[in-house]
Amino acid sequence: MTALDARPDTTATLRFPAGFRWGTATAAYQIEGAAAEDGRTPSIWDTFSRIPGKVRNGDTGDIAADHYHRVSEDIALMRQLGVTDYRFSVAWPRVQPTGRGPAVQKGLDFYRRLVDELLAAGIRPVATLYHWDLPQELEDAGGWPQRETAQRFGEYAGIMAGALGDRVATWTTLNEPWCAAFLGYGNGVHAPGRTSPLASLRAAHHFNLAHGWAVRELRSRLPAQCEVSLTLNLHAVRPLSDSAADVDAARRIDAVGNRIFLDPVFHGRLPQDLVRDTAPVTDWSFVRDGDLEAASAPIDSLGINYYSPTVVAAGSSPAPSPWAGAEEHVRFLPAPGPRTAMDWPVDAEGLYELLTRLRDDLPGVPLVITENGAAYDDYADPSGAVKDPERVAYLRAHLAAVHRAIEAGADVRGYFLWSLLDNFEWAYGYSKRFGIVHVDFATQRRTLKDSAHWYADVIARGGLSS
Ligand code: GCO
Repeated sequence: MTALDARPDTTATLRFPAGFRWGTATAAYQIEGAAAEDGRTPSIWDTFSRIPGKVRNGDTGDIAADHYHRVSEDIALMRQLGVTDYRFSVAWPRVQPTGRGPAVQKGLDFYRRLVDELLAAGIRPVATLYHWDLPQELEDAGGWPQRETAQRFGEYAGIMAGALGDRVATWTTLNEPWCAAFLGYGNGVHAPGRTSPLASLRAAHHFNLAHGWAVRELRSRLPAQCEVSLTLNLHAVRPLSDSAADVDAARRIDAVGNRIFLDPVFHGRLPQDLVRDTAPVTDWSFVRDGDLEAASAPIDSLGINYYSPTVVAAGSSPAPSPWAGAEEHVRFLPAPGPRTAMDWPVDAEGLYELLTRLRDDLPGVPLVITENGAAYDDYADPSGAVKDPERVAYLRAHLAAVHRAIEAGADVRGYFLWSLLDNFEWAYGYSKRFGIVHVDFATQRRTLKDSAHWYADVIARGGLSS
């Protein structure tokens, strides 16, 4: 019984469409732990997090939220919240320790058990094949700047389709290839920590290729009703003014941040302005005949991860940067508004802008918010409660923006709250809490935050109350 159960009013003033999916999202390296258990080998994040200075407090994903040993407990939490879907990721090194060759059954068994328990709880499994944890052995062989890594990814996708194809409802090939390519190989703040504009552009192309080859493998093995998707963290870019110079700065970031994936995947072409912008870095000769056709294999929906907008103006920014040379022409400005614990502005209008842009740019492509949420410095008070009114306000504002975009014709099918649990926030380690469930990492005790109770009420109502 929660305080909300007593609430007489169960109507929603902002009701979402019937069948709208209400989910939560996580990722393997951020929650699983058991980093060396049952045959799992190091990923590039196991390696990177051990390099002094790369991750705050020297945190690693060795234990994380110990989800590997707490699947039933965590699914029971999701069931209590009433979520309809759960977005998780598969740790590639748990399934294919060297990134090639036969799968490890214990690794597959973990995901089979996870999916079966989700189905038994009436929760729809949404599996992401790649959420940044490349087997270290493939990085040692060149990593994502190397074309062969895309081939390995297609093989891995085939293994996973064979193992779970009869049970997983939606398959997302990649999570945020922009982060993996440009933070991993551009400015080096993410694993594997390389700083080469050329490597980041090669990686971006090979992610598009890997996505396309994985779609082909999935389609050849999956039942027809399965959905295949891709998740992008599209940048809601705003020029500081409507001057030609500021507008061109925004165009540059839109090209290297958004259309570098949208154009190959949905149109089978490279953005020509990007090719011109990056001429000082590359001639794109690593793109071979047939690559863009492969990358544009049809998919059933586009996942969008949104947190805050990006404001740019003409100018320059320091290198190394994640912008493959665009930083020589663009400066980034803090968007106005209250900030989260990540110092990201709270600006739900950016989500509305993004969704209505995609409504126009990608007509007929269903959209799913695969991540949205906020970090705040949450703590359990003496009564044990975790009150997080700022997160509730953030979530309410962004769900209202999704509702407004749907009213404006955007075909949004679902919302996955990031995240179910407090978890390993990459270079910030455990210092940033995104969960609606508080995790005491010393004891692994889970505590529903007020935002979890609030989200359960939204799901029960099918929308937002007044
Ligand atoms: C991302 C990743 C998540 C992050 C979350 C908060 O979007 O960067 O998918 O793993 O933890 O977005 O930064």
